Amino acid sequence: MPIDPAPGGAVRTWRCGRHRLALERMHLMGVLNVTPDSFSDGGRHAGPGAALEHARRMVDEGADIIDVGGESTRPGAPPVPADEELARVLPVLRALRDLPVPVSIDTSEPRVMQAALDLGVSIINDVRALRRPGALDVALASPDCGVVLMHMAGEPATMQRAPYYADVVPEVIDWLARRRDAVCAAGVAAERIAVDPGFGFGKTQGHNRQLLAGLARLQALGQPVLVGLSRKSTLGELTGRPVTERLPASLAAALIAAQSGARIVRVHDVGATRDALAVWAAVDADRRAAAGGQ
Ligand code: 7PJ
Repeated sequence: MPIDPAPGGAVRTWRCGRHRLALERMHLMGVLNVTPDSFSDGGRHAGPGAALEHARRMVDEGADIIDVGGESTRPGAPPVPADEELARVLPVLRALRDLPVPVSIDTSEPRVMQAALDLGVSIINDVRALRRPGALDVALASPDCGVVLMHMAGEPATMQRAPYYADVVPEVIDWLARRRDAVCAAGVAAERIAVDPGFGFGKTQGHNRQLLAGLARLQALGQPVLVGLSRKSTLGELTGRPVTERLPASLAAALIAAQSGARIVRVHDVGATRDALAVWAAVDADRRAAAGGQ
């Protein structure tokens, strides 16, 4: 099936609340987890003071977006009640109100989305792509927040049991196209939407690799592509490294994402990723110039 960009053509500037992200360059989304059980930095930034300090450090290191998450979506994680998620994230979002960069909220829960928007958050980052009842309504009621639609097969509690695709790349692209079309048809402007293939969410090691190999094909959607591979277990399987030792693998993944046209990478190690991408961006600019100023 041919995949068309949304009416209006490829999105060149991602609209995120009062912010506009120009997509000529790569953007870094720094991860700020406020879950007690996050697999890579569980609980370390749980208090608002510590969270603000960590967020400020990521901004100093070059983060363009700070992504706050209070629901653990690691494979096998039990669902978090909305009240618990609210209690985790609201004090942190209050503390982050004056950050100079847009803040995103990593949630699928409409009440959390709405409360976060009320506190000035600019982006809804939803691993369930606004499929929970009420979630799309929250995005519609806010005239301009950014929205990340991520592909996930199943639910975190069970998604890794037996992931199956006949051909993962076109299936994920087709799914994202349909979801983008449905969300646009409901009234969310295409310039507000970024798409994400959802590495590790209902995918085997082989699926993740095929998706990374075929990542450039997601550009046919005409939406900014966001990639989250930082410290993920798929990198652990490739390198044999525990989560604390996956920085080199994560940098390699970020470079492949950049080379494949992704425009936002969601990372834990902002400073190191910025340096790696600075080298890539400089060479990429020279390569474009040599190819005739594309
Ligand atoms: C992702 C995410 C991702 C988007 C998480 C982890 C698990 N949001 N939230 N994309 N992953 N958009 O950090 O490993 O890949 S939580």
